[in-house]
Amino acid sequence: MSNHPLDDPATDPRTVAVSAAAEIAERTGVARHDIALTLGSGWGRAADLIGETTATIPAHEVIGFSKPALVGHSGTLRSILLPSGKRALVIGARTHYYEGHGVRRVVHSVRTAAAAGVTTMILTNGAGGIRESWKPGTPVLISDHINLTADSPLEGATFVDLTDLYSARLRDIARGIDPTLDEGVYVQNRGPHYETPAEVQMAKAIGGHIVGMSTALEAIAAREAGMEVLGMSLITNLAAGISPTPLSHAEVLEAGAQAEPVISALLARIVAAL
Ligand code: 8IG
Repeated sequence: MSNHPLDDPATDPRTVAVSAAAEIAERTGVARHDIALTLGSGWGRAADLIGETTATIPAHEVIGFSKPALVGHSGTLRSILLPSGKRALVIGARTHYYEGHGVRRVVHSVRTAAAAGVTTMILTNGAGGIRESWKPGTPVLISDHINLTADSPLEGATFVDLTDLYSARLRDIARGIDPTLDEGVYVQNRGPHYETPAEVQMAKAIGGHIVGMSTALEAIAAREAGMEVLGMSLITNLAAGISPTPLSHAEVLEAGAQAEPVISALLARIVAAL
């Protein structure tokens, strides 16, 4: 028997998020946050660049959050004071769908951000690129997604419009900071295996440009909660079969580490422009 608060079907996950937001407000001393950032592989250093960290909380101490499953993913929630006076909540503790704990835990951080007052949700990830011109280390704006998890964070007859899920306004702001930023359609697969070359060709054929294991389910929950979403992928590897060399997690970490200072600085400039 699980005693995780999100595992009881009779509990509305948003009430758990409201409790989590109250804990964050109490522990950070910040009643409301304006912007939240989920920092995926390669993006972690942005937290140090966007402003002054005023509080750091181990995420698993907050109701509904799980222990980080992956080395290299810092399991903390940080409250950051931006130069503008806005407050950012940095989520360094993503729960992935492939962990198998259900979609409620995957999107709990997003719902918590919404309950904390956040109106702008920035979702970042490391991912595989389908376009050959995207060398490892290239940041790409997410323009739309294809959710291949066959799951949804929405429960019951909740019909949410996903037109312009990835805000054109926020993408324009990002391109104002770096006009060379490309954009593409993100395909969320379940993972944790990478795709076969045939699956990458399928993703390409149906309109995908980026393959990954996160973000789409979180973006849906963000839209349900009424937030504006900015999505960015760091291409850490060419997707399987696009490059002749096989994928390795070590290669992915290496590409992320190389690109991290550059893309973190870019993200910090984008946040400052919001
Ligand atoms: I980093 O090539 C990273 N994450 N699905 N495919 C999928 N996820 C990824 C990949 C990739 N690279």
